[in-house]
Amino acid sequence: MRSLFLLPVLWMLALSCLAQQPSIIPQPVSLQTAEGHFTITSNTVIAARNEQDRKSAAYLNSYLKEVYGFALDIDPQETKNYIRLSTKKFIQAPDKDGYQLTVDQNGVAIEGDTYAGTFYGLQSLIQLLPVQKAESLEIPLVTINDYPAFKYRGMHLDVCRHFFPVSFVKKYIDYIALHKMNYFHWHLTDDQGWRVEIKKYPNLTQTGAFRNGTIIGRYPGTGNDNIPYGGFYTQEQVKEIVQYAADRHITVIPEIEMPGHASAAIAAYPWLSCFPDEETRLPKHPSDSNKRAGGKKVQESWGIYDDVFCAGNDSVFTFLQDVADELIPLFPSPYFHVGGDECPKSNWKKCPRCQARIKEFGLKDEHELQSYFVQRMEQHMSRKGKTIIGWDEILEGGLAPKAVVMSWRGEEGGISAARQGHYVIMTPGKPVYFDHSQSRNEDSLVIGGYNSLESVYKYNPVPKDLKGDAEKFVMGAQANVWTEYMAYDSKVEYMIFPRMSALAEVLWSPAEKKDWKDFTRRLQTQFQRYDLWKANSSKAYYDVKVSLGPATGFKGIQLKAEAADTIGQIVWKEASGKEWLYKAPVTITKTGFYTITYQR
Ligand code: TNX
Repeated sequence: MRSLFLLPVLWMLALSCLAQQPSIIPQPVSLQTAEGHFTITSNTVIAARNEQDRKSAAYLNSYLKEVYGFALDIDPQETKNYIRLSTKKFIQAPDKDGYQLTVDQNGVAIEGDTYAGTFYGLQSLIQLLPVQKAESLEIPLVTINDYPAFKYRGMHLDVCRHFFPVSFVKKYIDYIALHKMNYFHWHLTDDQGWRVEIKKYPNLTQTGAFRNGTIIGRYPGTGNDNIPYGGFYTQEQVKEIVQYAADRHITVIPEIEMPGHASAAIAAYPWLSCFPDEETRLPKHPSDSNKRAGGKKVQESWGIYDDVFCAGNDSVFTFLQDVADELIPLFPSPYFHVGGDECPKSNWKKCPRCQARIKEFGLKDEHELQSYFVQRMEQHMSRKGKTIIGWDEILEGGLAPKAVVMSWRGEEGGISAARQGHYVIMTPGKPVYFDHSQSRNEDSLVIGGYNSLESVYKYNPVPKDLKGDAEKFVMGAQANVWTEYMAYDSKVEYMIFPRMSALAEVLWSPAEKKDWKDFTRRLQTQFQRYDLWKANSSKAYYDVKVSLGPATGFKGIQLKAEAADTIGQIVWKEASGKEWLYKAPVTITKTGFYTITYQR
C-alpha cells in the first residue's frame, strides 16, 4: 500500500529536477550546472572592449529590447553585475569558432575563440533566459564549453516561387543566427521569377520579376488565379541583407540558376533561348493563365521547363558573366551557386548552335554540353575568386575541377563527389527538404513526401558508405525550403519549425551527445521560444496516429492510438462526456462519437 503513495511523489521530484536543466538547442559539447542563479535586470551592464564584441553587445540589446522590452548599458569597466563579451582571437581552435560561457553570482562571461565564437556564446546565453517576458531575467549558474561539429550549417530559401520582403528575409536570417547556423543560401532566380536587380539588364526585373498569375492548389492545380504577382530586391537591399547577415556571422550564398530553370530570364531577354521566336510552351493543365498571348512568358505553374539557356551561343555566357560580375562585389561569400539542376536537354538536341558546340569540343552528348557550360562558368567565377557550388546534376558529364556539390537527390551525388576529392554539402530530399510534410495526418498544402522531426534529428550528414579520407569532404548539411506552397511568411515558419531546431543539433552537437529523448524534453521550451519570437510552428510532433483493425473474434473494431513521445498523454473522450487516459487499444462495438486528443 505504501508504495502506491510513494510513486506519485517520486514522479514530481523527477519533474522538478528536469525543470532546472537548461534547454539549449543545439546541445552544447559540455555543460555543467551549479546551484544558484544570476539575475539580469536593466542595471546589468554589458562589458565589451572592441568594436566586434560591441557589435555582439548591440545584437544582444536588440534581442532583449524586442523580446523583454529593455536594453542594457555597455561599459568595458564593469566588475559586478555584468555580461562580459571577450574574444580571445584564435587562441584555442581557430577553425572551430568555439566559446566558453560561465555564469556565476557576479555575472556572465563569454569568451569566444573567434568573434563568431563569442556570438555563439551569446546565443547560448539567450537560450538560458526565461521564455516569459519579464523585467528580471533569472538564469542558472553554468559552465559551457562548446564548438560546432560541422563547418557548414545552412538554410536555403526560394524567393522565386513566392517572393518574400526584405523584412522577412532578415527575420529568416535571425532564425539562422538563433540556431548557431552560418550559411544562408538565397535562391534568387527560377522559372517563376527573377528576383535581383541587374543594372546592365533592367528587363530581368522589369519583366522577369513578374508573372501574370499563379497556379491554384496542388500541381497540376485547379486553375490559375490570374493575379499579377512578383517582386525583386534592389542591389541596395541586397547589400543591406548581406550586411545584416554578416553582423550575425552568416554568409549569404547567392544562387543564379543555369542552364535550366531559366524561363524568367528568357521572358526578359528571349535571345537567351535556343529558339527566341518560339513562344513559351505551357503545361497542358488547368493552371494555364488565360491572359497569355504569344511570346516568352514568366511561368505561372510549377515544374521543369524545356526552354533553357542556349549553350551554343557565346552571348549567353557573356550575359551570365555580366550578371555574376554585378553580383560578386555584393556578396563577400567565397561561394557562388550556379544551380545546374533539372535542365532538360530537348532544346539543345534540336539547336544547331548547341550541336555545333558539341562537335567543336568533341563532346559525347548533351550531358557533356552541360558540363562544358558549368565549367566555362566556373573558369569565370574562379578568375573572380569564387568557388562554385552546384546541385548534384553537375556530376553528369564530368565535374568542374573545384566545384562543390550539393547532394539533393539522395546522398549518392555527395558520396561520388567526395570520392573524387570534391567538397560536398548534404541536402538530401529525405530528410532535409522542409517543403515536405511533417505529419502523416492531413497537413496544409505541401509537396508530397514525409520528413518527420525525428527523421531530421536522426540524420547524419556523413553517409555510412563514406569512410576514411573521403569523409572530410563533407562540409555539413542544409535544409532546402522551396516555396511553391509557401505563399506567406508564417507558412515558411510553420514548415521550418521545429525541424530547423533538429537540424541545428545535427550540425552543431557531437554525434555522441545526440539524444532524441532529451531533445524532445528541450523541445518543449523551444516551442515556447517560437512563441516568444512570435514565430509560427508546426505541432505535428504531437499528432496522434490512429489505426483501426478487426477486434478479436471480429466483434467490433479495435482502435490503436500512438503518440510520438512520452511527455504527454493520450486522452480518450466519449460523447457522454466520460473521459480517461488511453493506455491500450480500445475495442469499439457501438457506433458513437469519440475524441482522441494529446495533452501535455
Ligand atoms: C526540385 S531541389 C527542385 C526545385 C523544386 C523542388 C521541390 C532542386 C535542385 N530542384 O526546383 O522546387 O524539387 O521539392
